[in-house]
This record gives sequence, C-alpha cells and structure tokens, in this order.
Amino acid sequence: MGVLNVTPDSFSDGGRFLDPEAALAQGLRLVAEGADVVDVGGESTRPGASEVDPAVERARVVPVVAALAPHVRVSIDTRHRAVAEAAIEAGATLINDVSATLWPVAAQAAGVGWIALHMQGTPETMQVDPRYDDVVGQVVAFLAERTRAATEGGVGEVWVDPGIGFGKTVAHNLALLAGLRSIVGLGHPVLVGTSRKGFLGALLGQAPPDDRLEGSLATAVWAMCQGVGMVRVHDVAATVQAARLVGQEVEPDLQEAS
Ligand code: HH2
Repeated sequence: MGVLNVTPDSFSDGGRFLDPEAALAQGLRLVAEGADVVDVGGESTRPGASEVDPAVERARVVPVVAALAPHVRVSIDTRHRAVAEAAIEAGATLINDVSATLWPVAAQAAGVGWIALHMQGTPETMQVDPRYDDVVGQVVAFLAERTRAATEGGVGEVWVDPGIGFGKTVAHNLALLAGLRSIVGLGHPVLVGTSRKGFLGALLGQAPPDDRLEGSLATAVWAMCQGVGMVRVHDVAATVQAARLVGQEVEPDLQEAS
C-alpha cells in the first residue's frame, strides 16, 4: 500500500501533493513502482494534529480518488463518514479507518472493504501519555471486538492494523511488532504501517523522516515475515523489492547458485 497524503501538514510528505495534478502524478508513480493499493488521505493524523473539517478533507481527496481509481485499487484514509462515502462514490473500494467505527459505510457498499486501526485517544492528544497494562492483549481484544461487529454487520473484507504510533510509546510499538503473530492469529488479513514513523527516528539517532528508509524496510520485512498481508509505505519501489525477496520461492536451478 503506497501512501498519498493530499495534505499541507503530514509528517513526511505534507504539502508535496496538495495540488491534485501533483497528487495524481505521485499516485501513478506509486503504481509504476508496484503498489497494489494507493491510500489517499486528506487529513494528517500525526501526533498533535487537529481535526480537519470533513468538507475540506472531501474536497482534497475526491478529485484524486476519481483520477486514480481507473488505474489502481484506492483506499481512503479517513475517520469521517462523509469523506468515506464521497470517496467510495468516486471509486475507492477500501476504507482505511483510523477511528475503527466506519464499517457500516463498507457494509452498505458492495465490494468495499474496511480496515480497522487501533488508536488510543485522538491524534491531538494520543502521544501525551499513552498507557496500557498489556498493549498486545488490549490491541488484540479491541480489534477482535470491532471485527466481530463488522463481520456480523455484513462486511466481507475486513483488515486489522495495530496502529503503530497511534497512542503508543516506542516500547509499545516494539511490543506490538514483536507480538504481530497474535494479531495475525485473529484470522483477518493484517496491515502494518511503520514507514518513516517517529519511533524509528527515536531508535536511529533522531534521523528525520526522509532518512528512515532502512528502519522502514527492516520493520516492513519483519512484519511480512510474521504473516502480515500488507504494509503501508512511502517508499514503494524499495519495499516491493524487499517484499519480493521475502516471498521468493527458490527455483531448483537457483538452489545451486551462489
Ligand atoms: N499511519 C498513518 C496514517 N494512516 N493508516 C493505517 N492503516 N496504518 C497506519 O499505520 C497509518 C495510517 C500516519 O502516517 P502518514 O499518513 O504518513 O502521516 P500523516 O498522518 O501525518 O498524514
């Protein structure tokens, strides 16, 4: 899943793709690099971000979704029902829902999937003092409850995401990455997003977002090896190469090769 933020303020690519032409060009580039899904977002959910008026968010994403949908599967990264509905109308077929509440929108639209993400609190305050007794157990329990509701409500395609960085300390993020097998064990396909995130900067000498490729790749490979079905990334070409390597079946004539 390639990230396409049509925002002025996303932590990594904010302001680069606010212009619809620039966003379309970047979306097509992600497709050319091998993205199976392009995730279009019109509201930053970085720590401390305040909520965007859904009408503004909708105006940002709808033209981009409509232009990309003929070329690739488009997901809409939103916590607002009106935005999800407008994006589906424009051709999106997956709701990437950081609020984990929008499954009824997917249930109403044929062929539309839903991704439930775990977040503690809201983007504005989630990193102030996140606390858990057992972060893996609590995230698994939350996702189990939400996916049960969605499945019973008639959503045919349900993904889960532990929400790396969404109300989590560095230690919480590492515990969730270590515990991915428990999330895979829920029986739904799993999505993980570590790309360029702050915990990588904290662990890698305060590297700025554009210098976090190695950490992003290392964590994406780790996630894939734990059984995760999709990774949400900014650097698609590099991640596709890593994914090909992880998924490689060794051909008989290569087994002898050094
Ligand atoms: N992370 C971000 C946004 N949406 N969706 C899912 N399913 N999983 C994630 O980990 C995830 C997500 C945050 O990253 P980004 O979109 O690059 O930044 P911003 O929120 O500042 O726009």
